[in-house]
Amino acid sequence: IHSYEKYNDLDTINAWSANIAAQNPGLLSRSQLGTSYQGRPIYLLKLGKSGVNKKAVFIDCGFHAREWITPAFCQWFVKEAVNSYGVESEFTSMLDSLDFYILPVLNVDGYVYTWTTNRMWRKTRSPNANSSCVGTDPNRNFNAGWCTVGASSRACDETYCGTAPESEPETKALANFIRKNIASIKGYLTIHSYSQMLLFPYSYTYSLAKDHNELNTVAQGAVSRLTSLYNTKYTYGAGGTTIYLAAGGSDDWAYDTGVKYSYTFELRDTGRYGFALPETQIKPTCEETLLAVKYIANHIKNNA
Ligand code: 0X9
Ligand code: ZN
Ligand code: ZN
Repeated sequence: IHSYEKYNDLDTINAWSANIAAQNPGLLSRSQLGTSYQGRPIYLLKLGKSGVNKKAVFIDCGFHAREWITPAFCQWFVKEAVNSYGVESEFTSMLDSLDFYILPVLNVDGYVYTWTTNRMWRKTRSPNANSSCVGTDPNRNFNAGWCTVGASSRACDETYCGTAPESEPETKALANFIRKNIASIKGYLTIHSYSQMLLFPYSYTYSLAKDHNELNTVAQGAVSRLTSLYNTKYTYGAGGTTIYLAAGGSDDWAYDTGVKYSYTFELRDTGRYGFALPETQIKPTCEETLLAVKYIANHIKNNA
């Protein structure tokens, strides 16, 4: 049984996405982005009032399997959008002029594994040649300084970069979709946990992104909105200096591919519960994050 204030398993999330799309034709539709290593469908929701030449914002959740608060956020965002359309003016005008692509769980195999076997699993579940260790870090598997820094070439490590950029079917499916829709996608938001940070490129180098000043100003505004709700403190800045240097991330790849507004969220908390964030914190975490995401989306709507 699905609940927005509980962690839902993959079958429940997939049933939810089918249902909510069926209940909201004209605002929400579901397609299959790709198929995971173990053969599971990876579903993608498209949210927005249909129109011509719309700009789009892509939001993904569930990159790292154990970051359970992130699929919860993607579900929350869709719920708030469909409940707000035609009721609340800010969300209504955003959905009139922007499309959102919402990917509730990218790393579906890893997510299932955290429910069945190991709650703290991070990587995908693809086997590695000449190793008994399983999985690649999907956020080290993109073609952005791939495997040069903050990533491991050893299959047993948590930050294993894989055999090549996009070696994983999950990351390849995501990259293919963004490449195909690059003309419309103006924003890329990838949702992770934990540490309460809002990061933007670059993380594979200390060099400043061409749009560093604007990305920083938008991050400052988004964090200020987020903090205004429950006083949750966030830090923000370029990834390399704010969290650590780590190459092969989807945020840097999306930016270098042409998506200017590219951000990584690291949701609650700062380590007390870490990945095992209690369900009582789902609602406040999602509500505050929603304010930051709406702030960024509004900036994109008005400036991209
Ligand atoms: O290391 C990561 O992939 C992210 N942190 S997490 O604890 N969720 O694993 C941060 C990603 C920041 N961006 C890049 N390194 N490109
Ligand atoms: Zn993560
Ligand atoms: Zn709400």
